[in-house]
Amino acid sequence: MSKVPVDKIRNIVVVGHAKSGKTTLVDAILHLTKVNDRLGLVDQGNSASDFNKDEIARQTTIWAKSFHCPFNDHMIFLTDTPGADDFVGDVYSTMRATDSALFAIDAIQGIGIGTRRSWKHAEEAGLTRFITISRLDKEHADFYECLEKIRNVWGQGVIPLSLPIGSQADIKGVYNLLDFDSAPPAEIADQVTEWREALMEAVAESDDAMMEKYFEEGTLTPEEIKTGLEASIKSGRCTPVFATAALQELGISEILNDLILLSPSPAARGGFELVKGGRIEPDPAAPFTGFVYKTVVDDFVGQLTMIRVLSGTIKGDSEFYNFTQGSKERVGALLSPQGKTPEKVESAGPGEIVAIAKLKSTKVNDTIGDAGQERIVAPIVFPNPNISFAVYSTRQGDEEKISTGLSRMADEDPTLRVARHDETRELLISGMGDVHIDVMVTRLKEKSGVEIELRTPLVPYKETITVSSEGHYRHKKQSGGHGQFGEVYCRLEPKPRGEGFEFADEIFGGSIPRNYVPAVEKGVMEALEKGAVAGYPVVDVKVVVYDGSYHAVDSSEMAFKIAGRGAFRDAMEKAKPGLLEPIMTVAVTVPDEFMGDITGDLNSKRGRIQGMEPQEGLQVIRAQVPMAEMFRYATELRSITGGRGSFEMTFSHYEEVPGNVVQKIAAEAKAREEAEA
Ligand SMILES: Nc1nc2c(ncn2[C@@H]2O[C@H](COP(=O)(O)OP(=O)(O)OP(=O)(O)O)[C@@H](O)[C@H]2O)c(=O)[nH]1
Ligand SMILES: [Mg+2]
Repeated sequence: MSKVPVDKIRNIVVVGHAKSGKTTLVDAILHLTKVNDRLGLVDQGNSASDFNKDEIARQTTIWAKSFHCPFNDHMIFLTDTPGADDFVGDVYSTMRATDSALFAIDAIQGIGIGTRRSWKHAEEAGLTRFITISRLDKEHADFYECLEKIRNVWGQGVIPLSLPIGSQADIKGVYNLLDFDSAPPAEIADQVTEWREALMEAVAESDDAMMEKYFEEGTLTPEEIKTGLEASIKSGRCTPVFATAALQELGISEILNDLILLSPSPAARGGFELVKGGRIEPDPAAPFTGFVYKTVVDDFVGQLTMIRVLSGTIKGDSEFYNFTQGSKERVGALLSPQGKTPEKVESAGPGEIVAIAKLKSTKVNDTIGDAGQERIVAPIVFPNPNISFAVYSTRQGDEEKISTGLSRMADEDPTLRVARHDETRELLISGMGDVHIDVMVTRLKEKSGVEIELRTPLVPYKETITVSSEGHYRHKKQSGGHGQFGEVYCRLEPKPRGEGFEFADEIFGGSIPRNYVPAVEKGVMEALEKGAVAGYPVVDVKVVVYDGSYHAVDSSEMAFKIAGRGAFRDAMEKAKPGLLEPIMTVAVTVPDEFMGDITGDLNSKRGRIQGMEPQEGLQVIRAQVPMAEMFRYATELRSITGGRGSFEMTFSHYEEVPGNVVQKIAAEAKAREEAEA
């Protein structure tokens, strides 16, 4: 690959809702640009992008793949991303490595919730946005109907640059509205006139002088349109729409020509902000700086670290500093991404994506570069996982392998979290959906031959008291020589929610000598670990030790610890103890028609609806719902909405469990304890 100057590079990510035709579009581009000598087909399992075993089996993209495609003396870095919510992590990471986002919107399905999420994220990531209305050769596909829907959501700045010639099964090609040299086919002459006018109006809005000229003369020159369009796109006022039927390879060269014309090169996109202030500019002659946005572990290339070059030039067989980790690493071969067959290159400059094999300490979100001043750009903030399972090994001896295997996977996939829960002691795996978890766990099973069972996690309930009470315990034992003696009186007082535990010493007149008080506290702390209702930790309680007695010879720390524990237990039983459960704050985003189903379902989950608000044509329902009811929500929401809803969830607070539910939880806890004994 000969070196392409930075102004001739385009770095584009293809995104959009599940099944909107992204991979087929990428396959068509790879064929047109001769990266692939034939058209890869998702449905036949020979797509150049969906090449991993799991992807072929599920006919869907699971991991982002990047390619470099030469086109008209330019180099287009093109990345295909997964559409399923379960794998949205790769959309977040790739958006950090690219300059423009091409949104595939299925002509029949319309925008889709996955597209809306990525749309917002692309804006935040500073990407220039383009749209293609895809799968136009399908029955019922209507370019203009879909265009109208999109304009209703994102406004009149959404403007077509290519129009289909014919429709559905009879689609013959597309006409590029920026191609002023060739006359449009007669059958779409009216639409061409109408949309060229809309285009001129939209472009004129970008500039006062242009607006004046357009009003006076009623037209703009092709050059004016192109320049004005570039400015309006860059500012986000205009978003171009292309017509494609990628499976028929129609509309592909038109997209590429216009993208080269209108999408920013890394130079035009400009620099990246540094955390400590200042910017880093895409200058090939500056010291090398790169950002690690992803690690790849796939069936073909093994482990690769993916880097976007921010400035300067990285060379193969060299060394770099990891500014984030404060370490130094060696680069062996430098690879330019090309699906399952990355190509060795000598160097890579600003705006390029490059891959390095077998790095030791460098991880996602690290900034790396030539020695010298430390340069760090902000890390990518990944979405929080929304589904968790408890991982159990079904074969003795697998535990260690499972937890290290999963932890390694979590290092590579920032949307996968693996941790042992402090209280329930379960190993929890959390991810973006049940398919995400299933894919990762299946991989581990195949790789390490372990046996794994996934269960619904235990809820980390807690216990507390509801009224003040008093308790007493006298520990006395006379066994052979030395006896044991300690006596403790204590009072419990409820504390406000979230304030935890407090210990107070109100002992008068030395009824318990000072040096035994820490032992009493220790005993109380032990008792706190297992409450009276169902054996969960006790919180939000003040324990006041106010009296007791001791024996000059038989008292000991051990005796007072036992007495402290006993006095607390005695008091707790009298303090009307109750169970607390974690409550989650939930925001569910769905189209209007699902509002009733969603609120009904949340009510049946003991949820409290807190409000609803429209947001870009969708409804956001906010609620507080017990964690115990939310473990399967990602899956349930998908089945209620047919994949048209999304949700976010964060822990809010602990709250008392209603009486009827307490019985059930206590019985379950008891059954579990008996089973383990
Ligand atoms: N008729 C027709 N079918 C298409 C076209 N593009 C894609 N498809 C089909 O639509 C389905 C989904 O296409 P993909 O390219 O896998 O869509 P995707 O957006 O990559 O899907 P995910 O990776 O699962 O999000 C496949 O069955 C494709 O064959 C098209 O232009 N015409
Ligand atoms: Mg795909």
